[in-house]
Amino acid sequence: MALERTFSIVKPDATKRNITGKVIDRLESAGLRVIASKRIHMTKEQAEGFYAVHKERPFFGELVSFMTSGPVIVQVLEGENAIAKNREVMGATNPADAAPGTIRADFAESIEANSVHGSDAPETAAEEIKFFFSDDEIVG
Ligand code: RTP
Ligand code: MG
Repeated sequence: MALERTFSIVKPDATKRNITGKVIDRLESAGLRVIASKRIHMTKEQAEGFYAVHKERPFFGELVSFMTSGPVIVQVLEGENAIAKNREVMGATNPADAAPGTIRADFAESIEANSVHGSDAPETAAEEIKFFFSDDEIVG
């Protein structure tokens, strides 16, 4: 399979605990390469726009306030089958359901403060990458 790109966020619960290196090590160890990276503090408008697909969900307000509660690291990851591979390494949304050895099983604090985000499909990956990065910030 050809190289694929996906979009990743190390969430505020991980930056707060100073474990971003541990989280990113899991991604690199799975064969994913960081080809763009920056530390940002999302605005309310950015978080609402990024998670617009969830705006009718009961947890939307909480999710926006969590994602703006501290800095995050947004990244573009590249690798073979990167989208599925990243989701596999992340584990299930709820850490209680996440497979042993996954990032969320080992690091997440709760279903909301679950340490990482990863795109779920090629279309969303492309949109999410464009939401945070310009072409010249991505060095493949
Ligand atoms: P993500 O988008 O962050 O990679 O995670 P995901 O696909 O596994 O989960 P998704 O259903 O897209 O939900 C997005 C994020 O919303 C928070 N969430 N809170 N309180 C709740 O019931 C609840 N459910 C989801 C999590 O931070 C989840 O990652
Ligand atoms: Mg999702």
